[in-house]
Amino acid sequence: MATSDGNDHRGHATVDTACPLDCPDSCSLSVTIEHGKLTGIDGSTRQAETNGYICGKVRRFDRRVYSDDRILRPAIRQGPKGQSRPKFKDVTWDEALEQVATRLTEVRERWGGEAILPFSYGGSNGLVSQDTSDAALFRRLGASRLSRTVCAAPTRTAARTLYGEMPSITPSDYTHSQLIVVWGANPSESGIHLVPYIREAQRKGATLVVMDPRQTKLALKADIHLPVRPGTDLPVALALHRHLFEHGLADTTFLDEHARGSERLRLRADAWPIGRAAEVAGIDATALEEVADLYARKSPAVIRCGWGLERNRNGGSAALAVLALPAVAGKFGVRGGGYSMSNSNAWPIDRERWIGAEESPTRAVNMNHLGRALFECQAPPIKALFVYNCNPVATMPDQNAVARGLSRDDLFTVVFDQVRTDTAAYADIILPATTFLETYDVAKGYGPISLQLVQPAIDTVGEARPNVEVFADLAARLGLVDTWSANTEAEALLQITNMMPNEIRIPLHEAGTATPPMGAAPIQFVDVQPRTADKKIELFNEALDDETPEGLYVFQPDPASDDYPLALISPATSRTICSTLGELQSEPAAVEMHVDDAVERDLSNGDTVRLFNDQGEVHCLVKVTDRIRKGTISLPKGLWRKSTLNGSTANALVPDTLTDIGGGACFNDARVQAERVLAASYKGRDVTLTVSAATAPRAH
Ligand SMILES: Nc1nc2c(c(=O)[nH]1)N[C@H]1C(S)=C(S)[C@@H](COP(=O)(O)OP(=O)(O)OC[C@H]3O[C@@H](n4cnc5c(=O)[nH]c(N)nc54)[C@H](O)[C@@H]3O)O[C@H]1N2
Ligand SMILES: Nc1nc2c(c(=O)[nH]1)N[C@H]1C(S)=C(S)[C@@H](COP(=O)(O)OP(=O)(O)OC[C@H]3O[C@@H](n4cnc5c(=O)[nH]c(N)nc54)[C@H](O)[C@@H]3O)O[C@H]1N2
Ligand code: SF4
Ligand SMILES: [Mo]
Repeated sequence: MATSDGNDHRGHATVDTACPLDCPDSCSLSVTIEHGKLTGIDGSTRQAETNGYICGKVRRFDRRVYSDDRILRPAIRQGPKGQSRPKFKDVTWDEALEQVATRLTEVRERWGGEAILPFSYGGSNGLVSQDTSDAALFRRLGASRLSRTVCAAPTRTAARTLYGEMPSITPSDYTHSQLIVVWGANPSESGIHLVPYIREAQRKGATLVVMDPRQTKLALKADIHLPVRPGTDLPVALALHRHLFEHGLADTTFLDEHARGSERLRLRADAWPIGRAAEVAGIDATALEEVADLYARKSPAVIRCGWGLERNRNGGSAALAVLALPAVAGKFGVRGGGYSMSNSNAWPIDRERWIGAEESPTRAVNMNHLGRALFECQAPPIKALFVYNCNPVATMPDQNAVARGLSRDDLFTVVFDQVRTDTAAYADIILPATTFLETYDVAKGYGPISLQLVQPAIDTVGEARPNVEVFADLAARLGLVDTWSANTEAEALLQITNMMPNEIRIPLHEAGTATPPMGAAPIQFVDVQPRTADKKIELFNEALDDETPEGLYVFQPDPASDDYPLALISPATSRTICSTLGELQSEPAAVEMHVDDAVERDLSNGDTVRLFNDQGEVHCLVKVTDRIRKGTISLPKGLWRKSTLNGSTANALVPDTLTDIGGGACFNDARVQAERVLAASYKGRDVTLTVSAATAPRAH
């Protein structure tokens, strides 16, 4: 175990490491251990932008490490799938892996490799714990491929199309901005280190605009908050473009030199005068016009494009239109001007090199269609599912379909996780995984441009093993020994970093952190340029336009109906990272609802409500508020089933329709009705709820 100040006589040690969770910030950490146990997790200053402090979630990450929900050893299911208290029998690693290898071999021999579906997303999100020995194994097996589209697929497609994923403005550079537009992002909860930089800019005179259906903490501090109806960012952004073009405020010199397709974009934007866009978005037209004027006038101006705007049927075009604004308005070329999206692609690193096995053109399954795929995939059907770094029962759309699919008796499911997640309840075999405090990894930030070494602070808990080790072991058992030469996380770390350029590898090993060649705080169009083939901004990609059913920049109307008039959104909260740490929530969840919507339904604070649509229902408490727009309600993302009164979460109401581009999830296209139910005691899953007489359901 590497320690920064060694072990003293009390068995006290401090370890420098980093947080690799799926959060933009990638904090550097200082972890304290006494007698082999975690006693403190705090920030350190190794990563300058996160400034020595961390969020409350990770400060208490020891509660996950030592929780009763922790999986301590491999186990095999005994009772039926999907029980709230499933029965498992502990087995040895050897027995468990032998059985997994046997079952995968049987499935492959009888049905072909594509009958195996590996199912993973971020997990601990580090470079070592994903797309290493796992990818090599599943590629060699000829398994179905997974399209990892649950998050960022539309925004990423937009950023790639426009700018070839040019690196973004980093948080600390916001202090140079005169105008900051936070669009569909909620950094107060989901990337906290940006907030002090925004506040500093405001103290220096910057104007802050927030686009969000909720009045977030940051929106409270904004000069202008536009509470857009979910899914209407496209018309709002197009109205800004139209205003720029129409009033001669577009930077035509910049566009002529650096962009293609501005005329096509202008024509599509023409359909959206400010008044029309404001009406569709349900916002004040004068305020929108003021934003248009401010954006044209003020420089440096930065747009922080979040992920809240992508999670609907218009998400891809919305992200395109928002990210195209700094090009049309000529905002690049100065510190604090341009945009921020994800910085995960800022490094000259090629994962393909270290996976070492060719990707074969097997069937690709969109992860947002998990439930459907488990029933509809044919030739071959999916017969084995290997879940790791992911908790699909909690996080994928159409929760009931996912649960039905996972209940199939003829499906062999492995769940490899740290804790007994909702998904683990459906496993035939569960395998215990290490947390980032027990193993090596490389953490890559997607806010700050940061790459850091993650190293073990404590010994593994129970018999937990890291991903590399388990997939390498399985490969050996399956006779695929040549796939990946590293058998442990430490060897894998060396194997990977050895393939990095020296300027990154050496400081990463010696100082635990590295800076890319362009520097840690690049100015867009000075230090970094678009990475498109001809280095131009592609404002209108004809091929993408052809592929998109309605065409690029074409608005698709709200899916609400008379039966289901409320837009349910499910944004990030400060309590969990996706569903990670959701096990620690002991309070029943509450849906936030505007006071007018509550009054209409005879609901008051603390009442029990039934949210429903044709797909499912969620029983939870109500929190009445005026900090969300009327017609929109909000339940936290990442809840575990035990957090609601009927064991269903927001995803039970989320359709598995896909975004216009990128095949992303439409989490915020859930349209529902809400009605009061007589309160039942919160504990058992089996509570029967009675619909109150006042709001008995209408016939439909
Ligand atoms: N604490 C915490 N931090 C996290 C995460 C977490 O779960 N918890 N998750 C991490 C991950 S995986 C991601 S992808 C990021 C996500 O980080 P964010 O981009 O901040 O994403 P969300 O919380 O989904 O949504 C942001 C805001 O968008 C608003 N919103 C919803 N629909 C719309 C819309 O149609 N238009 C507009 N303009 N706004 C809308 C929501 O009200 C919310 O305030 O955060 C990361 N950081
Ligand atoms: N309703 C709704 N649902 C959403 C969203 C939303 O906005 N609304 N947002 C979506 C977003 S942005 C995202 S990114 C997805 C994320 O969805 P998921 O990818 O399911 O993310 P988590 O819920 O964090 O689950 C990650 C799991 O990996 C496990 N894990 C962590 N490290 C390791 C490891 O090293 N090895 C192994 N084997 N396991 C590990 C963790 O314990 C955890 O159970 O959720 C999406 N779901
Ligand atoms: S979750 Fe984000 S804010 Fe919290 S410690 Fe990790 S990187 Fe920092
Ligand atoms: Mo995400």
